[in-house]
Amino acid sequence: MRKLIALIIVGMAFNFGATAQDFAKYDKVIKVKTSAVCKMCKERIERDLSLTKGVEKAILNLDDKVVTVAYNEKKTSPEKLKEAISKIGYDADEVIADQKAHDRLPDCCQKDVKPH
Ligand SMILES: [Cu+2]
Repeated sequence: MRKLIALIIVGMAFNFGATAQDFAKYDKVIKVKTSAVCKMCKERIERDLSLTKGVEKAILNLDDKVVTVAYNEKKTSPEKLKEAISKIGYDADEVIADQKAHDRLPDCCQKDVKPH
């Protein structure tokens, strides 16, 4: 048990370090709280954001559902990035997920999994 906890702590420290270092070289970085649920959500958001105009790098942390985005301020803005996340189907801070995009997500990735 103690070993497991130590492993988790080391893992978290490593993750945090990696993210901070990855983004150190970028001028413009924002953190956006999303409604991501699982690993598929993480992959979907990171992939779609990386294809979005002006995005240089995007990494989502599933522990707190916060996506860190490095972007080019000449090509995009925090508002546009949140809009893009909404269009993928997820909440982005105060911007609510686009309903149609959200409904297209697999059931396990939706905000409220419907009761059976
Ligand atoms: Cu998911």
